[in-house]
Amino acid sequence: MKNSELLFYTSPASAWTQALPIGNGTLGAMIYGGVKDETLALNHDELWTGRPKDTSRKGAPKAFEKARKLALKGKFHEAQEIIEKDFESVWSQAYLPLGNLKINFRVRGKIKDYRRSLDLSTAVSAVEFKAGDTVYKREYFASYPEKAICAVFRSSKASDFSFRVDSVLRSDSFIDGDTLFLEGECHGENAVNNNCPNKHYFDEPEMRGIRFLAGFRLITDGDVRREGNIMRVCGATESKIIFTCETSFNGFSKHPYLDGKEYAPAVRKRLAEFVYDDGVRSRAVEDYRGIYSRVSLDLKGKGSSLPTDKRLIEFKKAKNNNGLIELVWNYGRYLAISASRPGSQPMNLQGIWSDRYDAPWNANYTVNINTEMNYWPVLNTNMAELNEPLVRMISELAETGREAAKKQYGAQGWVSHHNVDLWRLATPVSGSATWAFWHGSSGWLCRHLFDQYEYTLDRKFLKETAYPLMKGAAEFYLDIMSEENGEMFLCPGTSPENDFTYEGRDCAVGKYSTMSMSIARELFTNCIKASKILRTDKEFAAKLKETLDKFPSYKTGSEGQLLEFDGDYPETEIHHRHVSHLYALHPANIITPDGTPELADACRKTLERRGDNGTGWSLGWKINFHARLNDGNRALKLIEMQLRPVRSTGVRYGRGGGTYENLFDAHPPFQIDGNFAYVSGITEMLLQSRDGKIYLLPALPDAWKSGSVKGLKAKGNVTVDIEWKNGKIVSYSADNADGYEIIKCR
Ligand code: FUC
Repeated sequence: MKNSELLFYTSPASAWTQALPIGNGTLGAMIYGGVKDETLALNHDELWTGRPKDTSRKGAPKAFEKARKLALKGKFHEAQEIIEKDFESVWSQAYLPLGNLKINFRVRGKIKDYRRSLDLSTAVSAVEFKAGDTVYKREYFASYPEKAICAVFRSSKASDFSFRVDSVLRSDSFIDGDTLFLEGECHGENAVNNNCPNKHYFDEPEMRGIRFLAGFRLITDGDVRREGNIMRVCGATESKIIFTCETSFNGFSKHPYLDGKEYAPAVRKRLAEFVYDDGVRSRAVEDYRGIYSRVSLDLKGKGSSLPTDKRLIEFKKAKNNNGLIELVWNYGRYLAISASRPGSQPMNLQGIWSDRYDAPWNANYTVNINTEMNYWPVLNTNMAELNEPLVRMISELAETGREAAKKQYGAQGWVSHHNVDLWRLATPVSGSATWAFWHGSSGWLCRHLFDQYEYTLDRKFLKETAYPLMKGAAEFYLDIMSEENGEMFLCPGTSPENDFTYEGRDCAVGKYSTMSMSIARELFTNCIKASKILRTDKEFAAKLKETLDKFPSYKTGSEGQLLEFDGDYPETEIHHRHVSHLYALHPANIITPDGTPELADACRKTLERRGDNGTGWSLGWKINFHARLNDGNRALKLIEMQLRPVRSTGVRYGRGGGTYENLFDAHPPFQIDGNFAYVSGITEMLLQSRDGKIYLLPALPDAWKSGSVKGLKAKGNVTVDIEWKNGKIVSYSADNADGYEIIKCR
């Protein structure tokens, strides 16, 4: 069996990172697959602490001005001190889990042939086993069209079970007719940070948070008994539980309590009207496959009859392990389709799946790489519509970001910093300037908008959505540029989340950072391109060009490496997980092996100095870097490192990245970005496109002798299929590629 579309296990999950995820963009569940005690850990992507508020810091523009003047004079430590003391604002809000559906099955007899699985070709998860002579089959799937998650239990003989729901949030569960409800409320303020551990919930209406109603409707051929908030079923051979949930979240700018959305009627109506006919499952599968089956990858993997956890452990030893590589690539696409759909929230640090109210880094949107990374594979694997939540978030962030530009800097345009939340936090959080003071995310996020245009050629989108947002982000950078000796740059500059040694101490703030300048360079260049395409804003484009011409050029250090800051300062942590100064190589296309070979070489040296090891997402980024440097063998080495089995779930910053038994990426802890960097990296090894050129197999490793990939997208809305044998392309097709130069790299 090839198994490049199937995860399966021979025992139930005993940890959350062994459970299997399903989702419809908004609702998520992690399925443990217990024989007698089954747990579905549930999420809804609008369950966050907090409410909209002004997070800006009084007097911040003055502090910024002071810090800027100090940094220009080389007084970096002093500049950093002012930023941390007088410029930063409050921490982000946190993503919260909904609760657990706990199902208790009465199962008698010896358990045989246990198997739980997730079929990526259908997005259906199953638990199957025999107990005595009774055959049990349980199925779980999420339905985007139905706005629900369905659990279907079948047994060859009549059997009994009960279910209830619990939650760490302030909530009540109760039964009404055939439906179990969970009604509750999120904290009005981040319960973990902001020093208010005992004041998670408030009585004052203006301080209250998001409320929700979740419902679990039972449809069964058995007898039903209600016992308090436990639903009991006897003598059933076929039962279904239909789960849905709505919240009072009424948009990022509206108070969720005072001005909240009506949520309960929708839940009650949806469940009351739900008819479980044959179409329910097939509609969900069809809808999912409509996106999933657009592309396929065949690396001639041998496949394996081993369960997925064992297969991961055996990976290094296996002779032909390409099957697992294909599986994890398909899995990443599966996760994106399950966690980001039109109308949903964008994927946070954990996508939509989180079981802790104190999730690592609040499971927020960390936008100094992580959120963007989540969306790297969306366009080239032909899933453009999954970008809708991200695009919507950027539009909303531009609103809060306009306030942040004004109130924090006294500047025009809009800006966001390194953390965003449901309320579109745009101001810098508090803490070390190393991470808190960084205003590159507004620019970085805008690359996704222009990419969306370049891939789809949707001119209306460029005109009405992308360009106005890009222009606003560019206006901010233009407005805060410093000029010195004929050069223009963004001062002070930090580089996520790295320090250098200055005057004998760790320092985060330089005159400028290479990354921030690359982001501004790319944004300005894209704005100029867009203004030409749209025949608009000639003067603004000229101003951008004039400024761009004064940007400092890229500099290399004593060992030929690309410098991360304005000077060749000693790195504090040479193996740091972020490689921010290589933004120009990936995700941007400013540095390329054919266009700027010397700088590409400097990037290579930088990667050597940094070393391969890192957190899961750091390994994933390095796959993409080596793909852009046309080094397939090195990229494959990083892929293999990313597939190292990991069990630990505590935060580890250095080495230790890998993959959990359920194939979630391990930072550690679980962080979903690595799954997507992996998909994007492999895709970049096979296909790249820029500046009117389409590169076929630019970074094919020797070990991928023969194979094929179908349905990938290149810029220009070109659909590409490639087949290769013995390392040489034997056929390819590129639909819709008039005007593009196709370069066969093999
Ligand atoms: C940044 C990274 C960490 C982690 C966190 C969510 O702080 O440096 O490794 O990914 O975001």
